[in-house]
Amino acid sequence: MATPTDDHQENHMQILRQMPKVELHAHLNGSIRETTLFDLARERNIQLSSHHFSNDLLPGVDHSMYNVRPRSLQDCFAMFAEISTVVDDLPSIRRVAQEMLEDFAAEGCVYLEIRSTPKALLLLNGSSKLATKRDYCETVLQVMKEFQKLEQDRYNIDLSNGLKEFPRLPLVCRLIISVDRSNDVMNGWENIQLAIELKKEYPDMVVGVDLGGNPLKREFSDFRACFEAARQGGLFVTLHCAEVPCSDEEKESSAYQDANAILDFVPDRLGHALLLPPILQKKLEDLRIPVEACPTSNVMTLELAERNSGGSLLEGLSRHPQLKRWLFETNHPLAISTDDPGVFHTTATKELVLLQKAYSLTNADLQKIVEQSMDYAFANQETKYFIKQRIKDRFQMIN
Ligand code: 6MZ
Repeated sequence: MATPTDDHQENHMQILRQMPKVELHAHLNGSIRETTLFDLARERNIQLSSHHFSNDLLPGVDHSMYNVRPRSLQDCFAMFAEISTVVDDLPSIRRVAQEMLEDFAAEGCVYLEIRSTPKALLLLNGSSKLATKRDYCETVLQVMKEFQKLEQDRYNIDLSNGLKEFPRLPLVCRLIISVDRSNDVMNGWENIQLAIELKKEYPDMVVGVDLGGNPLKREFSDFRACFEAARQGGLFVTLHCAEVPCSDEEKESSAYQDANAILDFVPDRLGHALLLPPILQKKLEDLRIPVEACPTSNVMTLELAERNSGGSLLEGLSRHPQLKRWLFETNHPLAISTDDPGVFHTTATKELVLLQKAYSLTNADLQKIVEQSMDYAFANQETKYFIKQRIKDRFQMIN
């Protein structure tokens, strides 16, 4: 039975769901709906072996939205490996992309950058024919273009019918092509060259490249030349950074060198940048490189909540190594993001609710965060200006 607290919580979620949002760090396969994952596994007769794909909240804790599921960074990579066994053909990636767009749109997202690692999937389930990495990207781009068109048409109809007070704003989306550092450098070059070609063919849609994957595998310096080429090819660059600890006393360690080399490259944005030691932290803050911060993901992968607070995300967030400092002391450029909504059981709305609760932010603070995120988007200036205006107007209406 719903309690008054549940009702209040749902009401609050509902209000925040109406707020326009900007999502700059969301991995396509990490956004898979759990129901879809199970459907695809059933169709393929695959038994998902990971214990994470189930009702896996920590035992003995309150099952509210503020509680974590156990997800260490290594757990996440085990889950990604399993997801790729079931999302194995073009129709399944088409479905995952379509549902991701629907889910972000339903959460009030007005601008979304999807990132994904191109893969040579099967043409069809059960077929022996392989499609190419280009087919993968073009399938996703096709879904994105069709979705955007339908969104704009729906919005125009809503406006002309005047039936709703605030018709949901249409979602605009862009693609970032990822390099997975668990794969070899040749593989990285393939993805970057594909990104450069697709940027020429879909100049508005393909906006950037990303380095992600297991941070314990290889080093940024192995891929540096790829990312220089991407830059030359007119692509923006975002790099996952400092997801594993390093210290100023161990400058020779590979984790330190990796984080330092990433900062020296001065990418357009950084993913996470969670565990920089003080000297590198100062370097980041002097460079003012925008950070894509993913609260739920950070609490889970850093295991900030499980051990110490019986699974509370809010308590976990109070122990976040950087967010408070960035928000209240250094005013660091931030974009609040979801990372992998399917893996972390989160949504764009939930991330804002959590941030607001954990740090006592007002709705005006959230508005500022959302508007500023758009400054760091990889879209062209015209689109950024236009979406920012749209966000401002909507906030004015709902305030
Ligand atoms: C690093 C991550 C990640 O590309 O198959 N990925 N890389 N850190 C993270 N934080 C938890 N979350 C996701 O989406 C899934 C892939 O994105 C990267 C991993 O390479 C993962 O396999 P795509 O669409």
